Order: sequence, then structure tokens, then C-alpha cells
Amino acid sequence: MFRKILVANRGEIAVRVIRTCREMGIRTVAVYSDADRGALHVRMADEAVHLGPAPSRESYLRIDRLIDAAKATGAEAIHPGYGFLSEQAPFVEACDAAGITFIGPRPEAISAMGDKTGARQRMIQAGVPVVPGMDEPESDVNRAREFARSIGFPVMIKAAAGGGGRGMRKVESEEEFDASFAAAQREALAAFGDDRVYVEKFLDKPRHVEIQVFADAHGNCIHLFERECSVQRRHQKVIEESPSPILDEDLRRRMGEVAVRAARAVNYLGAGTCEFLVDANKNFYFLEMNTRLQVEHPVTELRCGVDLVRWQIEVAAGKPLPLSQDEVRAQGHAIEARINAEDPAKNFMPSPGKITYLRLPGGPGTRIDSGVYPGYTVPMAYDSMIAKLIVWAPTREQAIQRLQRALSEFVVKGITTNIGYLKRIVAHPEFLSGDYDTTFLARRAEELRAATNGELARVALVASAVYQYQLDKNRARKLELAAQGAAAARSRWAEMGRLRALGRAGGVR
Ligand code: MV4
Repeated sequence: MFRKILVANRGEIAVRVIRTCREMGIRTVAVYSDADRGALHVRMADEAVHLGPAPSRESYLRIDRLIDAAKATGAEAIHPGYGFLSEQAPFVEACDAAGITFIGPRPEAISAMGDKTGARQRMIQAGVPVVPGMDEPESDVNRAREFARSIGFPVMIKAAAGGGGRGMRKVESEEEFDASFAAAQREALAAFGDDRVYVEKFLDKPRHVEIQVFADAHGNCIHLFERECSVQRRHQKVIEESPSPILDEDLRRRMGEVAVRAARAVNYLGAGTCEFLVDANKNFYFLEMNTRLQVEHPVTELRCGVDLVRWQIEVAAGKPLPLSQDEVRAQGHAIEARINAEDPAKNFMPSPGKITYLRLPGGPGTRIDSGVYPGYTVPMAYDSMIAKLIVWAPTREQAIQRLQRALSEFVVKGITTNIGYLKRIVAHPEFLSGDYDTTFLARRAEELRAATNGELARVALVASAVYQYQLDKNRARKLELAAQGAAAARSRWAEMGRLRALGRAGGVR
């Protein structure tokens, strides 16, 4: 087993990885930028190496500095977390060249899944259902329009190098096609430096359901069921839950099998996630594979009772998976809510700054993965997620009650957060019904933006109580002053006599 691991990340995920390393008796090396000198992951690691200035290009994305840091500290392996270099094949190759174990898939698997049309072809060959569409990018607008007409409008134009919704265009009709095609090419070029696009059938109000997969170096590949991630805002997940309210046992088993087939098709190693769109008729289509540990992995950890980071480390060290497919047991219901330093009232603008007060929820079935502490200054250089709240309970209803309870305990002062917004989402009838899709947050934006009547009623109640309290206090103070004045006018002797008289009468004192 590794004796020392370098964690090439920051924030809650760096803390998350360090925690498992400590449990496994593995020493940790944190890395940090100028903006992260006081960060929690630096405090929690055994050692820390400075990388450079705050911008990630000059710190967390510097392959050379990370490799140097691992060599200088004697770390045998690097955990990339998510984001940053976690899905960069050149980083894995640099680790290979330096004799350092990259805790993740091989570079070939990352590259194969990174190219969206290439991945579609491989998936079709492997018998994995994909959204009906082109197998290859098309640069000729006439051929692209003809293809769109052949599959029928509406269609979706997507970037070949894309993912995450950037460079994506819905086209309603043939008349709009040419302008949208050109716009999609421009967006793709701007976002990915690659203007190749392709055309797919548009799916109306799909749900986003993903399957956690895990493969070892001994030919074992299993899945750990699904996560429902349809509660998204501008392609950012906000709430994730498992099980998905729409999956039945048969669909769950079929999607799991397909996800394992997808992973096997690229010789996958370690933790990965296959994303699917599920349409209103419960047809499912492979969308893309994320070749990393995901933000929402704790949902699977709580539902399946496993430590996925431990699994990643063991598999990277050459050990076999600890469970076979039949041994994976899912129990109860898990939900995650992402706590962001952002202001829902100001179009979700980032709200960095100093956390002057922090009270984290706790209690039964309540987990917090966080990278912040009271007195910490949230820097503006990185993404705004400061914590994840994950709950587990035997049923969805109880998990929602628990999440509502935990959100009500959460207090963050000094910066603005989305906690109020999260409370409104998890109290919304559409979320409660479980019958929601990827358009939920956009369709309900107006209802979710303002404080609800219930919230305002509580604010009004507190305000009136405070007002009444102050009135009472003023009145009491006036009476006290009047009594003091009267007392001063009396002689000390007379006052003592009055008190003695009160005492005999069974009054005060
Ligand atoms: C789609 C789609 C409808 N039809 N593809 C958005 C992110 C990118 N990975 C794929 N996405 C979509 N692709 C077809 N053919 C609708 C979406 C989509 C979406 C998907 C997953 C989660 C949230 C979403 C929000 C809006 C649109």
C-alpha cells in the first residue's frame, strides 16, 4: 500500500480524500495556491507544498509543479479529486513518466470518453443505447440540415469536444437550422477551441440519471446503482438523490448493466460515472462518462455503505474490488444538497468573503463534507461550493424531512449562501412528488427565487416578537427608574422597614 499520497486539489474534496488517507494510515501532502494558505485542506494534511499564485492556471493546473511536489515529498501516488487535472490524459502520462501512480483511469480511457462523437461510436459498438444522431461531426451545413430533417425536428446541435451543456443548441425547425448551426460552431470554438459539432434528436424534458461504476485491474467491473441529478441550474447540479424516484427494479438493473458495458468498452479503471438521459417513456440513452470521482459520490456512499475513496486507493494499488456485484447492497434513501457562497437574489452571483460565524448541522444520518471553518475567507478565485450536506434515512420522505431539518440548523454568517434557496427547493411540491425533470429549476425559477409566504410569516412573527420584547423592556425600565426615584426619596431606615414588612407577608425575599 502507498505510504504517502499527494492530493492535487483543494476545498472539500481535498479534505474528503485526506480523511480516508488518515483512516488508512497513509500520510498526505496538500498543495496550495497563494489564495489557499489558510485553507482547511492545508491544515489537515501532514505536509503542504506551495504551488503558485491564486489563478488555477498558475497553481492547481501546473502539471510540472505537482509532479515536482510529489517527487520532493516522496509521495508514491496522486489523487486528483474532481475538476482541475482529474480528467486530463497528459497529467496521467506525466505521472506515469515520473513513476507516480495516478489514482484514476488510464489516459486512453479518459481520451476515449473525452471525445463525445468518438465515445458515441464506441458505445454503439458496445451495444450501449445513445440518443439517435450522427456518429461523426459534420462541418457542412447542408448535409447537417438534411440529417436533421431525416430524424425530424426538434434537434439538438452539440459540440463534439463538449460536455456539460456548453456549445449546445436546440433547433425547432428547418428554417432556424442554418443560423443555429453557425452559432453552435462559434460557441464550440470559443468554449473548447474546436468548432466540430454534431446533430442529435432533441429529447423533451429528460431526466438526468447517472450510474456509479467501479473497475479494478483484475477484470472486475461493477456498478453501485444510480444517482438522480435532474435538479440542476444552468448545468450545475444543486440536489442529487438515490434511489431515483422514477427507476423501477428492472430499469435500474438494465441501466447498471449498460453502464458496466460502457466502462468495460474503454478498459476502465477506478471510479467512474455513466450519465444517461431518461425520457418520459423511460427510454434511457448514454450521454457521457465522467472519468473521475464526482462531487455527489457521498450519495452513493451513504446508500451503499462504502468509502469510494478507499476503493479508489486500493484499486490504484492493484488490489481487487472489495465487493462483487451481488454483494453490493443498497439501503434507504440518500440526498445531497450543495451549499454555495452565492446570492440567489442577485442572479446567483458568487459571494466570497470572510465566514464570521458557522454552525454546521449534525445528528442522525447527517453528513457534512466541507472545506471551510469559522474565520475562513472564501476566495473568489475558485468555484463557490463551500460544503455539501448529505443525509440518509430509511425512506425518501424521511430523508427529505431530515434534509429540511439539517438545512434549518445550518447557519453561515459573513457571506451570502444558497441555503434559503435549497430550503425552498426541498419544500416545493414538484420536488416532494419526485416527479421532476431537468427543466424543474428553470420552470419554477420565479417561485423559488423569493422567500415563500411561510418564510415571510416567520420573519414577521420574529419581528413582532422582538418589537413586543423591546416595548416590554422599555416599560420595565421606566417602572424601575420610577421605583428607584421613589426609593431614593425615602430614608434608608424606612426602606429596610418596608422590606422586612414584605418578608413577613411572604412577599419577595
Ligand atoms: C440533451 C437534451 C435533450 N436532448 N440532448 C445538457 C448537458 C449535456 N451533457 C447534455 N444536456 C442535454 N442534452 C438531447 N438530445 C437536454 C440536455 C439538458 C440537460 C441534461 C442533463 C441535465 C440537465 C440538463 C439541462 C438542460 C438540458
